[in-house]
Amino acid sequence: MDFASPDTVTLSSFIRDEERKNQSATGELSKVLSAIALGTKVVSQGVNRAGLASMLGMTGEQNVQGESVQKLDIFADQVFDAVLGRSGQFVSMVSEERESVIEAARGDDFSKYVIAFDPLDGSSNIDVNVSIGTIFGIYKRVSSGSKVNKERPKDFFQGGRKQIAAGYTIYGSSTMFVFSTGQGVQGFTLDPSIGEFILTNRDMTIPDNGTVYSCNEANSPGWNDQTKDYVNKLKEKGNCEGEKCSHRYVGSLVADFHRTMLKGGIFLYPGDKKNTEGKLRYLYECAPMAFLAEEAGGKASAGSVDILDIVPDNIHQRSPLIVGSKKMVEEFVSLA
Ligand code: P6P
Repeated sequence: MDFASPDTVTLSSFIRDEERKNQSATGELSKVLSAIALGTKVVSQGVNRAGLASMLGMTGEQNVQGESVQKLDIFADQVFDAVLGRSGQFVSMVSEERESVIEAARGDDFSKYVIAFDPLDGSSNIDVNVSIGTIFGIYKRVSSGSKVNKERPKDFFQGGRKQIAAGYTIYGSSTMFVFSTGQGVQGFTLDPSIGEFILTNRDMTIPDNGTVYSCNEANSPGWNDQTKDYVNKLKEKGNCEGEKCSHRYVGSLVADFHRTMLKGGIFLYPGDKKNTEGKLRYLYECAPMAFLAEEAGGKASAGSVDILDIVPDNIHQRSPLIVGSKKMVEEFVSLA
């Protein structure tokens, strides 16, 4: 990469150019994106050194989800709590690792935004060196006054369509930061030699069709008829739109979603008899991915209703997630 080339766009120059285009820009969202980028660099270092710094393995505790907590989960939660808190832009935050709303640091209680984040999604894959990631969704606050009502944090109950920004970072063969502020989806790759994010995927779009379906087939006995019929149709036809279909499932949402963003296809984590609302969380997994998918020309459904049209009433609420190539998700919805 020729760093001096005018074709080399860094995250900071991209943010500056976007601000110049948007006369009403106040620079606050830029501070948020810069804070997330910093947190990503720190977590990336931690993930890459985990094996050396004995950060692998479980803490022996369980998180609010009742899931075993890996040491890196806690590390990532602490990093993003710190960098997001220090950005001074959030009146409150929701983390997958915390039971209740995290209130802003003193003096930030009149900040404009709230953020829901999963600090390290896919952590069960950490010990086996599979790509994992961070996911976030940002909303403008609708509450007033300086204190957030922890019981009824209505700022988080606006529905995914009210997100003003969303994104994910993926700690894989390279570290990437993929986000949208409603102007398309941009993908930046970290150059660790200089510690800078470089724009490598401008205006990402999901192909209308794909040849990959991604789901945990072990859950199929409990699937509803809509999911069974859709997956069986793909397998019986032996093709996705005339091409051979493949099944790919990493078991790490960020990895499965990132592949779907780049190659097309459909990712399905539906409800089943045991978990009628599925496993994934609305605020910091489903809604951010749905925002990105729609910005990239794809679609995201809970089965019959668009993910972004769901209005949650619990900060850890679950939702089914069927997301990816528009035509494939529309086919799934047509079977409802
Ligand atoms: P299963 C990881 O634990 C996660 O939350 C997502 O990243 C992933 O898509 C899903 O769970 C995998 O769940 O039940 O297939 O192992």
